[in-house]
Amino acid sequence: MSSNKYTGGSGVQIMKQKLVLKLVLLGDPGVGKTSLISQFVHARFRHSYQLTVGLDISSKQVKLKDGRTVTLSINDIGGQARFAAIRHMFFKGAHLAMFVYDVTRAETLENIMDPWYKELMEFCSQPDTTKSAIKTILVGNKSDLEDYRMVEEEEGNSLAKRMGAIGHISASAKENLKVDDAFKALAQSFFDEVGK
Ligand SMILES: Nc1nc2c(ncn2[C@@H]2O[C@H](COP(=O)(O)OP(=O)(O)OP(=O)(O)O)[C@@H](O)[C@H]2O)c(=O)[nH]1
Ligand SMILES: [Mg+2]
Repeated sequence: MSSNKYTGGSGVQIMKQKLVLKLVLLGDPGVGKTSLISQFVHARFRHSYQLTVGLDISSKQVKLKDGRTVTLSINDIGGQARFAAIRHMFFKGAHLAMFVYDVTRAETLENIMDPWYKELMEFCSQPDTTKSAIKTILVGNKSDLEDYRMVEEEEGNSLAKRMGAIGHISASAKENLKVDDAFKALAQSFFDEVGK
């Protein structure tokens, strides 16, 4: 979060507040992190897989319940193993984390706790950051592929509880199901406790 102070032409000091929250998306390659962001930010979906190289950043404004607007700085972190050595650098200063798995691949849910959650929490327990301040949500993507579902809703719910996440949402970037809900609920959760 940052606030800019500037002086207007009349010499009157005007306070301009801009709320910016850093969000990181984490999860195995191909679970649909980039697709969720693309649907949320640009209302677009592409069928072909193009792996994220390192990091992509985009931003989008979200309206909170009280009418305030917050800008999400969305950090899309490539899930491929080849980026493992550098990705912790992108965690710095994160306020929010979205953990994504693919409901058609059970191993992508298993990997949420270790390595993804573990990696973020190890980094966040370093002295310059506050572990408890990060709000997290668990998203099971590709819910449109119901016939191929390998993870029961209840498994996601129980993992979300163990992680201390604000919730677990089944979403589809392809069909635009619950995508906005997931991003907005996470942004809102930050203010429900600290922003009042
Ligand atoms: N059916 C279906 N396919 C999806 C959905 N979301 C993503 N996909 C497909 O899954 C593949 C991988 O999606 P990406 O968004 O690139 O995955 P990613 O998590 O960003 O992968 P990395 O960048 O390698 O970490 C692509 O072929 C997408 O079209 C969805 O909701 N439903
Ligand atoms: Mg990607």
